Amino acid sequence: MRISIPKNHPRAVSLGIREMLVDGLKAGLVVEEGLIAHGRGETFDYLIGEKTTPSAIMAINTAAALLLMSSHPIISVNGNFAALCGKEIINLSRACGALIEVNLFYHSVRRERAIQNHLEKLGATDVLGVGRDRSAKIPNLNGERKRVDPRGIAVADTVFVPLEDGDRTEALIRMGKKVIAVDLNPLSRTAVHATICIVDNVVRVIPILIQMILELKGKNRHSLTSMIRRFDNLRNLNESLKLIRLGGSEISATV
Ligand code: PTJ
Repeated sequence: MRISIPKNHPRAVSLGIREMLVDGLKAGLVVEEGLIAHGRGETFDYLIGEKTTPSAIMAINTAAALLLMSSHPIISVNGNFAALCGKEIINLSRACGALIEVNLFYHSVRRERAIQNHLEKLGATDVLGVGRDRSAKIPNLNGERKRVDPRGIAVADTVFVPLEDGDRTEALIRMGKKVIAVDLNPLSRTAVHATICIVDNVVRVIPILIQMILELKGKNRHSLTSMIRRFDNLRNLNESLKLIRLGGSEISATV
């Protein structure tokens, strides 16, 4: 039996996010390892003060511009992302015209279908990368993540990859694609190799990203291109690291 978390509990939001993942595990969307991955994310979230930082805003803004400038953007969905942001994934896809593709590190057909059903129940119409649709391959990548949909990641110019495991980002970049990652760990290989890494909790990122896409839709291509050109991923990651070192969350008597 689950105890209900009082709304005024100082860690209510964080505990609520954990429950979404546990529910996702019970529903067959998330793997057990996904809970551990979330724990690593929580640590970094704590260190950045559990809020969207100015450097994350800059990365989200640039990601919005890049998604609008892409001719074939794809949102790659794994178990944790599906459990944490189900409806928001569909809203993001509608806002920027990106297709949705399931791509799992710990692959199983059963979980792939569970994620597809979950997203369809929430309103998705065409979820790529399920079953026989995984017929294309990302070159020079080991593991199940290399199998992708020929209508999706295989031909995408930009791939949005929250909570990524590293190798695939590098392989996608080698293929000449742009990669937008969301990773609370600014030191991860994904963060370093992505075109744009947003160092923030994916739960906070997606609503802001959707809002920014809607705001930037009226801008001309020239100003979007110069926003993208001005962005320096490594400099942005260093801003997050600086914040962590200087104490994004200050020690106070209330901790
Ligand atoms: O569903 P599957 O099979 O595709 O598996 C998904 C996981 C996440 C288990 C798999 O991709 C994995 O093992 O990932 P890693 O290598 O642990 O990397 C996950 C990264 O996401 C870590 O750097 C975490 O810090 C980060 N992270 C975890 N939770 C969040 C997060 N970043 C943003 N928001 C979060 N909520």
